Amino acid sequence: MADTSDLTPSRRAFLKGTAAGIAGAAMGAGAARAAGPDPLITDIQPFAQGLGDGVDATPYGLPIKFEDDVVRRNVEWLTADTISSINFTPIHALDGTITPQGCAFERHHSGAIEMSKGEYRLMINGLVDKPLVFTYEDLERFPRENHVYFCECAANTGMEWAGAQLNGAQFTHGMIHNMEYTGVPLRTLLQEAGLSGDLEGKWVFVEGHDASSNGRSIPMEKALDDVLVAFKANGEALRKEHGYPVRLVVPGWEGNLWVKWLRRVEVTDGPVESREETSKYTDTLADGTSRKWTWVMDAKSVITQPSPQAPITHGPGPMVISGLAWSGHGAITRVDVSKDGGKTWETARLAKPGEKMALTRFYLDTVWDGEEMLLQARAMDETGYVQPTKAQLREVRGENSIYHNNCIQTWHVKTSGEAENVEVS
Ligand SMILES: Nc1nc2c(c(=O)[nH]1)N[C@H]1C(S)=C(S)[C@@H](COP(=O)(O)O)O[C@H]1N2
Ligand SMILES: [Mo]
Repeated sequence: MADTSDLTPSRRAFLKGTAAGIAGAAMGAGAARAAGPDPLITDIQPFAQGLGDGVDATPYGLPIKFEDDVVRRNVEWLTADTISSINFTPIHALDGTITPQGCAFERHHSGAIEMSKGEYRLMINGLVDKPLVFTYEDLERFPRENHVYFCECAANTGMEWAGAQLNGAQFTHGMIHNMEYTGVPLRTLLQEAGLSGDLEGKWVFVEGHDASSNGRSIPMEKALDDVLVAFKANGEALRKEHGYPVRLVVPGWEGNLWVKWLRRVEVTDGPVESREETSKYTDTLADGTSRKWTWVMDAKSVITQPSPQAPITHGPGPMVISGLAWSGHGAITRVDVSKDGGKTWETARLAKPGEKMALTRFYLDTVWDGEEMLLQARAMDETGYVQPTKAQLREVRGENSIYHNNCIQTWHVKTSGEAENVEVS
């Protein structure tokens, strides 16, 4: 059996520290249980009566069985099949900001393809000095960077334009994930292929190895700025469903541009106007005309706990209201929370200062009086932009839109602690 004696002093110190910490924490104090007879304290439980699993039991770990509801889910009626479809991140059950790859939403236009690193090729062609083909190994030889970014599908919250639709933050706001990417700047690879002459008016057309190809045009300015050719997420290889072995990361811009299984980057003298940027991912306005490019995802937030899938399970008293905020224009600077449908607001605490184009976790450490709440969150970003109400957004966009809905979300929390997706006028 392992010698654990070396752990004892620090564990004691930890327990001591915790006791002091609780005594000093005014807010959480009322949430602690009064000491009383509790078999979970007085009796030695089965799990403490024998030895646990050895270190060789789980070469690659999955969540413990008690967490088996923290999974991606799809909405069957939303799409005709699962090949061109979406599933949603269980944001109601996660905390912090990093999305584990195993439950990060997927959006495929023609299914997730399987390709080995050995089979992988990336071509750069078009208006370059010398067209190049890179293997996976080639990519690993260029200087690489690490960045945390959110990827939000333009259709996230798209079902909510006409009224409250889907009952759960996972379904209304779960087409988003936030990972730490490792990759080579696209700029480096374009420079390797050689960009000469005037770059003004030049674009790149990016496409994937899958049948849909998901081709999109990106202006050269963005391509040379912060776009990454990424091969790792959260420290490990990309999962198949997120584009193994290589995907494009286009910080702050709509998810559709984040081409998975990246196959080709063509330098062009204008946008290609592919299917994905004409008949799809454009915004139909109230007068029936369509807005062509909406690349940047505007500031947005959502309360993840409590929410329809994460009701309040305790009585009145201390509680933590928590959620996520993000902006494609930069860092989140402030999030306000309303309990009365937007009449009054309290400023939430950001778990960390907002990071550019990455999810920010916010908390409102508060006391629930046991009464109904109309919970809302409102995000602000470093440009001074304030997340709009649904009414404000409809004034500009009408009700014909699908994509780019970043309006304030309302959860109706009842006295039972249950929450429901509602719309307030
Ligand atoms: N090659 C390829 N890239 C793709 C897609 C696709 O179907 N094929 N879907 C796009 C869309 S619409 C989105 S929102 C993101 C989703 O990335 P994810 O599946 O990692 O969540 O990938 C984009 N990149
Ligand atoms: Mo998307």
